[in-house]
Amino acid sequence: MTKGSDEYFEADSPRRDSNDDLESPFIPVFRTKSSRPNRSIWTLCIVLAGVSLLGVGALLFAKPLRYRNAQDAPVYTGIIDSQSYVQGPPTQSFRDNLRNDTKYITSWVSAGWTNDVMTYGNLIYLALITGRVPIIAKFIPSHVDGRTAPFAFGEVFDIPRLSQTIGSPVLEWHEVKDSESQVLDDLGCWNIWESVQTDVHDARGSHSLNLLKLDISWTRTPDWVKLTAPEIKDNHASFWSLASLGFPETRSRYLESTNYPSPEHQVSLLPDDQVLCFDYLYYIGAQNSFEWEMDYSPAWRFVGQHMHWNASLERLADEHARRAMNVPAGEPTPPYISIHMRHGDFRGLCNELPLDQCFASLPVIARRVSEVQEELRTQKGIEVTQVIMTSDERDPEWWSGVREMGWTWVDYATERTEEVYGKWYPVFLDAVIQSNGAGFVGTHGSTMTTVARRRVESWHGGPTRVVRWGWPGADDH
Ligand SMILES: Nc1nc2c(ncn2[C@@H]2O[C@H](COP(=O)(O)OP(=O)(O)OP(=O)(O)O)[C@@H](O)[C@H]2O)c(=O)[nH]1
Ligand SMILES: *[C@@H]1O[C@H](CO)[C@@H](O)[C@H](O)[C@H]1NC(C)=O
Ligand SMILES: *[C@@H]1O[C@H](CO)[C@@H](O)[C@H](O)[C@H]1NC(C)=O
Repeated sequence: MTKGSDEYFEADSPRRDSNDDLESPFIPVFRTKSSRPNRSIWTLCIVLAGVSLLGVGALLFAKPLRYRNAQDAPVYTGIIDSQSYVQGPPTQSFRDNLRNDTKYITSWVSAGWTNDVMTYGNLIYLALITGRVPIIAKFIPSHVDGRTAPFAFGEVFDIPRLSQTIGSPVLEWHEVKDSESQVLDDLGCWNIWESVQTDVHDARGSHSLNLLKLDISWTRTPDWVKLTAPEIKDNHASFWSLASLGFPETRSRYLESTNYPSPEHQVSLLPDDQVLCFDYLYYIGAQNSFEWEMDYSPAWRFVGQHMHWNASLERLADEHARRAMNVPAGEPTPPYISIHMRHGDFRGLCNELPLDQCFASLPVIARRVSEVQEELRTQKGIEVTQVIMTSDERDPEWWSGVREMGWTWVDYATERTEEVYGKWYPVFLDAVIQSNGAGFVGTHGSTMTTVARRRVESWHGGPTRVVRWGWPGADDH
């Protein structure tokens, strides 16, 4: 199993071989404020898109996903109760809990946590465009200690709020099938992994399948699901090609594709019609690869930005941030600039270059912090002096350098966060703290940075910068 970070850099790393492509952008993100559309027009677009999405959502889901008479007037009922899209409490076999008038969609995860968040965002967007109810499995550890228990999506994100905003129910697997069930369920699913790569002859595996006790019979998706031309080495599939397989006309035309019997029961099943399922949805785009980087990303605009934090998690992050900034009880949490410096396994991309020349130095980061401070001052009239660093760096000397810059951080060891709450919490709390910065400075090439940047931009209208690295002077600008 490849780690998320490797996957992300697969596309085109500017620093893997030499410095000769300094000018070629790694990913087409907006680099400067001036190249951005005017903020208020931008906000207006988002609001209008949101309003029209709500309208569509209301129409589609007024009597959501039930087959209904054409003359039924659409009525927006207000609260969407996801629980009404299953028969009742979780059952031993998942199928016993499905409603015969409802269609579902599901998929699984197998990378770093941020990638998995993006994968679920893609799944939920695919649910919207197919008019199906998404069923989300728990997060499973990868960078986090592998023995850590899986963690429910609804304990990280506020599902009722998400569901309400996007106008679709969102179910979790543990609401459908009993987590303790020993029943091994058969299911026929589409395998994309094999269709988008020439050298792969299997579906993308996921430990989720073992945990959920699912025995999958895979059917290869048609080759045209690939987003880019066949000769281009890129493993993305396109949203609408996958969506079309969720409708009877296209589905029935491709049922003859290569099928593999399920590993345990050795049954060959057609791709399920009621529960549309795909092996892996990280590599999906509407128009481009790695689309979460791009302003128009539909998965971000229609789903990702509506994935707000579960309120308990957000409260806990606020408490941690307040202690890091020494805020006296009773005083409001001051605005701060959050930084995400991704080190850890990114050192693998430094080749023979010493790390202190490869990773951006603290003064280089500080230059970006000043730019964000300046923009907050001139555009919002706020003076932000607090700076909170988040990073997977472990070197204590580096952290004392951070202190010398006058910045702070959450010390999870002193807080005993892992002992008290569990091993998932440092990364969750860091993600919340990043997202709640009045402004944000991140690391080029990191998906954790990408989602933090987008959250700060769309939730707080905050200025953001992404620091380039990989050779001395990489962030010169
Ligand atoms: N607590 C904490 N963990 C981090 C931080 N940065 C990275 N990590 C860990 O490293 C993992 C990176 O994996 P992902 O989140 O999927 O991202 P990736 O695609 O593998 O790598 P990136 O794209 O660089 O973020 C995170 O999930 C965390 O487990 C940080 O600032 N704080
Ligand atoms: C669907 O389920 C309902 C209640 O569970 C049942 O009354 C109905 O007969 C079922 N319809 C079909 C077509 O199976
Ligand atoms: C947030 O997570 C807690 C568990 O930590 C859970 O009890 C609660 O229901 C979740 N909140 C929402 C709105 O789902």
